[in-house]
Amino acid sequence: NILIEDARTGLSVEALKRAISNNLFYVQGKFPEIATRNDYYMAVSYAVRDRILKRWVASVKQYLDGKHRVVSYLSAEYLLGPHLANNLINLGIYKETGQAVKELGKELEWLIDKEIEPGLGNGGLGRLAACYMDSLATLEVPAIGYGIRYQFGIFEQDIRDGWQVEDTDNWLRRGNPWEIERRELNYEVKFGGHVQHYTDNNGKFCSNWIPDLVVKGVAYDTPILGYDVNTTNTLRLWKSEAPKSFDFQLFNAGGYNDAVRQKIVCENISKVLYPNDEQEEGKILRLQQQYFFVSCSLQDMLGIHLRQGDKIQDFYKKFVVQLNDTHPAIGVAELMRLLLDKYQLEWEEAWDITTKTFAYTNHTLLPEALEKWDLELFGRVLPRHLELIYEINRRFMDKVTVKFYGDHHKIASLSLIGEGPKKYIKMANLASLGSFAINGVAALHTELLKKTVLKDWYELSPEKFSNKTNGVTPRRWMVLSNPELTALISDKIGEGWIKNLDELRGLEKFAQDQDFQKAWMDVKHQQKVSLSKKILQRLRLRVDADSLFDVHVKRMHEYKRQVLNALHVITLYNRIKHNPDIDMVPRTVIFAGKAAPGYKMAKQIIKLITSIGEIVNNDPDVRDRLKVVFYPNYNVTNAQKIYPAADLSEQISTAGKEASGTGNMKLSLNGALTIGTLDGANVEIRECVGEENFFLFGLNADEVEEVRVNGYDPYSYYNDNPDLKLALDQINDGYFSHLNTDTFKTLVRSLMFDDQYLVLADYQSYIDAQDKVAETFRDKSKWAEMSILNVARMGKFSSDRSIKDYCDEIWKVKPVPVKLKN
Ligand code: 26R
Repeated sequence: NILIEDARTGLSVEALKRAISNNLFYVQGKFPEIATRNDYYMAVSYAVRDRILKRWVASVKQYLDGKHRVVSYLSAEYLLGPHLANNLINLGIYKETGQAVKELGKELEWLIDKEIEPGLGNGGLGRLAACYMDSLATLEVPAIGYGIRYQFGIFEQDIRDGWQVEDTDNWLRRGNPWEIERRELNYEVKFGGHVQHYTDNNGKFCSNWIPDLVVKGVAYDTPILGYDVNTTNTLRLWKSEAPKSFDFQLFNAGGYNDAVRQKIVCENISKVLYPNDEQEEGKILRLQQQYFFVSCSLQDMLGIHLRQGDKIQDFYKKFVVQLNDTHPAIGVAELMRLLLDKYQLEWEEAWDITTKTFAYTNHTLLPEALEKWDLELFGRVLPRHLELIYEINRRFMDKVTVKFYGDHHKIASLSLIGEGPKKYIKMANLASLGSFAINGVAALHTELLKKTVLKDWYELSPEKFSNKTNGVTPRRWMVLSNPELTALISDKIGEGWIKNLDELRGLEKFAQDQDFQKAWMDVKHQQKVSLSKKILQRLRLRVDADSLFDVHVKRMHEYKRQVLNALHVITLYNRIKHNPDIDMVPRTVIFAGKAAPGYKMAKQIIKLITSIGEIVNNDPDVRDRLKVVFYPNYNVTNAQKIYPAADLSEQISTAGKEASGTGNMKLSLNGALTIGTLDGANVEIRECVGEENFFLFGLNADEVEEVRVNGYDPYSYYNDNPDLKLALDQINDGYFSHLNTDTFKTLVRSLMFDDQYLVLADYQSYIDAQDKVAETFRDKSKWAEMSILNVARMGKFSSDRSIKDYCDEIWKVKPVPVKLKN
């Protein structure tokens, strides 16, 4: 049947086997005896890609033929995770491919583990973009994701002597079978220089931007396959290059070195992802990156629109452009520039189109994460855009001054330009003014946005605001990463939940079923054994798979309060030291997460955790009751191994600081119970799973505010709480650092004297909640019931639900099923 089933499209084991062998020979130029593991990985991946291509081409054709509205997602980050296994699942050929590979004498899992993941993001925001791309395709919504093809993604983390050290992430070193380089699809992007103004023959004012640097953006396309549908959308990432390899005029004039330097300057723009999250830096290169990908993307969209023969005025009907935080907010000024300078529209018309095109998602309330560009620097990089922003602001201020006459505070706050010793551009204001919709990423977050950072914008245009609570894709975060639990669930309630997560509700009626509880906890145990093996391999540390796996994995940040967890670990340790025979629930406390390379305090927190681990894990008194693990290089690949093994999910940020969180959703979906504050999406998770199935502690957002207003006095908590005092004294006195009192000096000082995140204020409440966790864990049946109920009630947190809400309420787009012709 291989004759009638094309070797490039057939989904049978035979066809796949034939395709893999062919690729090994014709693509890799190898035969089995000398083929490497990577050769096999490539051969399988190309076989899968061939099968995707048929669907991809059909999708693009369909979108171009009919006049469908397309969602354009603009994001500086996409944290995709490995492709191969995900594509096998979404194509529905995981089993068949496994069999084909087996018949060729290899193991599919062994090839899947070979893939280097594209780590083109920092954390939550980048991973959210990846989940949304999956859901858009699965819901059959025409969409294109635009971003940057960083040559180096998020750094690799290694731990040496307990400290984080960074290594570059050369993710492309073995090639990338998932992208198609489209050299013919490229755009020029200008930088620097100056703007000339003149009046043309018709008396129209014109502007001519003479840059001092021109960069070329080349498109690299990656297919994003929906689950169990034909829809295959495109992720289009831009790579920066020099327009020509070198300039002969310069060369002849002896400027060869200048020409080479110019080439390097151009290639630098898409070279590396900035590894900072939540700490804005104001670096020129970052502004260049943002403008580079946004300009390429808008030129691309305009080109697609005009090639279909549509009027430029109808651009906003063809594309709706979602801004993933303010990183692409320069798009507002860039679309204005293109419409005015390139397509010669009048200001009012251009502004009308622009403000019907963009929608803005805010992902953070932290003031230090709000993007501001020094006005002088901005003008040097984007002189034309500076003029445009001044003009946008002038017209806006004219209206605002009338509306809020005399309220100087409000007028200054709404201005796109901040005053001070140095003027600066406020990107959140540009995004808010230039968008028809503004949303937060969890109910609490949206409420706080309206009351704090975007208060004046809310009062000005309340109709723009809405909430879109984040979600995660159950394909990657269950079907792919937890096949055992997937099978158990599907066995009970069928497979419908994979595309309609609300169907998990069907598990509720089995929550107290003894046999089901046992099967449930058996799967969890199996996952804990697997993770224990990884921990043993990676860290030479033996952990007990029967202990409570207490998991705290996310970027390292003071507001996420890994320190609070560390204080609990010390407290448990001290209980053992004080009473060596104490009967306590054995725990394995697992941390993972990267610290921004320049974030000293976050790095010190990693050192604190590894130092506590060194003492606790080697103390014979502790025996098997407590282990501390810092699992290095947290990324999507490692997350997929950690979540399924978690019993307890740590979501303990200071209330009001975590916009949403998405790890909280993935962990709960995998059957972990949450210990958490009323922060971000925790609030909604608790509402859904029921307060009796959630370990709540700590101050709420209002109380946090109140403590701050009344003056937070950490020292009093220290003085009044002997357990807390002992733990802090130990850290301070070098108990965990070979009596070196310098190691944690700044950390302890911060906790005791000026901690913004109120760690000590929440300490006792956290300890009490942890004691309740342990008590509950002793009752295996109760724990199983709570775990099942958590999963059964997670339907809301599918990214399919989030995307449906965006489609219905912001984008106004409808599914377009893709038909395959044979
Ligand atoms: C300005 C620059 C340094 C920068 C700031 C912030 C770069 C990157 C970030 C990352 C932020 C925006 C981020 O990832 N935020 C997270 O977004 C998730 C998805 O909405 C939320 O779940 C999470 O709470 C939030 O911290």
